[in-house]
Amino acid sequence: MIDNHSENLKLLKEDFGPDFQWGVSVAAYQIEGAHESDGKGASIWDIFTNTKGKIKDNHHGNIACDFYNRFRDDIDLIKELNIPNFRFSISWSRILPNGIGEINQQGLDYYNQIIDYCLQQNIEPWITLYHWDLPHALELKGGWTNREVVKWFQEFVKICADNFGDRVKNWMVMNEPIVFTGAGYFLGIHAPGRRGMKNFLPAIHHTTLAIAAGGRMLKNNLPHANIGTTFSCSYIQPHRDLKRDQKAAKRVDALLNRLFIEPLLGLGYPEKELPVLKGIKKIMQPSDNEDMLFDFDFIGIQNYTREIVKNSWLMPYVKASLVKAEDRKVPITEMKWEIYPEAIYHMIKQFNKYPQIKKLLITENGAAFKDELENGSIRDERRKQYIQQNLQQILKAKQEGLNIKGYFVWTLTDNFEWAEGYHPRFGLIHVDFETQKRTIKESGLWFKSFLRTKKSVKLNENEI
Ligand code: IFM
Repeated sequence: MIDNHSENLKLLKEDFGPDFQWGVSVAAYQIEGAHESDGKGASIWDIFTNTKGKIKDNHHGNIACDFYNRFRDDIDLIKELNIPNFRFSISWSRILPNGIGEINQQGLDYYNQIIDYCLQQNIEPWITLYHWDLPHALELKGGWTNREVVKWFQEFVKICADNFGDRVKNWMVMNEPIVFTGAGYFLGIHAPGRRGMKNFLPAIHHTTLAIAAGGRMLKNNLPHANIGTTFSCSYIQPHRDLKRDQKAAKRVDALLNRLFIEPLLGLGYPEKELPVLKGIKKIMQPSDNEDMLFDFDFIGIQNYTREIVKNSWLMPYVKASLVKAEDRKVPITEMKWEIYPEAIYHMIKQFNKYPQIKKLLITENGAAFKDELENGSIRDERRKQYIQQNLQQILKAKQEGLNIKGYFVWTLTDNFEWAEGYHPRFGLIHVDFETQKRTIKESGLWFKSFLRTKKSVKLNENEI
């Protein structure tokens, strides 16, 4: 159960200020479907999900939300919800079926249509260049463990800048590097399903180089663009007041929250807390320290929860293990993530400690809950409360003078949630995956009214 202590608090869009950016985020593989249409090449996620036993109930993204064919209707829904900014990602293998070389014009046409339609509807497009779907052809050459990937990525970024940069002002180089390297190259639970330090360390380093190289490529080609990149983060606390748990918490914090941002800012990898990272030195080249740097216009952080950490002798989160929220008997979402809105405030505070960050935005936040369609509507009170309580924490941070300039909900429609398939539903809009029918949930209707309000809205009030 979620407590209702926020009931009498007011939440007013205007309190966030006129420049605060409101938006919604999605990712190509999770919504597009059309996995083989119009010249698209396979991505690592096409291969992984179509391999038996990798994903819960063998779900895959072959059709997903059929956004490829329905993007106009879905953009109309964004407009209906009064959401001014739409963040979506580009499928690399739709544009470059082999990852490099020959360009697929139909892929470019598709994204051009999305961009144009957004602009016609007065919705600002925000592009994420990489949201985990590496072309399979490049994985066959080693994927993120091959240093060449930095060049391959630059080529892709240049094509996107050249073709979309005349209309798209806002760019994000990558989404959540710790998740796709950690889950994909260390734990093997995401595509491409590789495991162990021998894959993880090179994947980390090449990703770090690619983030900075991607930023530079955008800057050189689009000097006036607003260029950012995004990181997942979780508020980390030790399980017990013991030195060994405190140290374990520092290791997990270094791994989940600091690993990719710090080299970018010139602070190097956090090897002091996480000595295993010293292994990266073996593959570093003399110019890498310099090449890892890029001065982004903004950094997006994406927070969903906190983690409680204890010492462990086993490797997984590098000699630390998470104390499951379920075992702690705290409120959880369908992802089994603790509902702890204060986490987002702490993460804003933590990232504000880097003076180099010019602008901080929340580029994802949201929650999965079981939704019941009753008489044509979905009363997802818990999702609505989750968003409201997170917004309160963001407002608190803002009122304390912390740098926080935007909030993007994850996500528009229910979609393919990676290893969990279609089970967790994160959308503001419900999708019936049999019929592709969309139904705006109460959380979506609340967000709509919040975004249009001039006057304050009482939280939990049924104003729809
Ligand atoms: O669905 C994902 C998204 O792709 C990246 N950030 C977290 C979301 C929820 O797990």
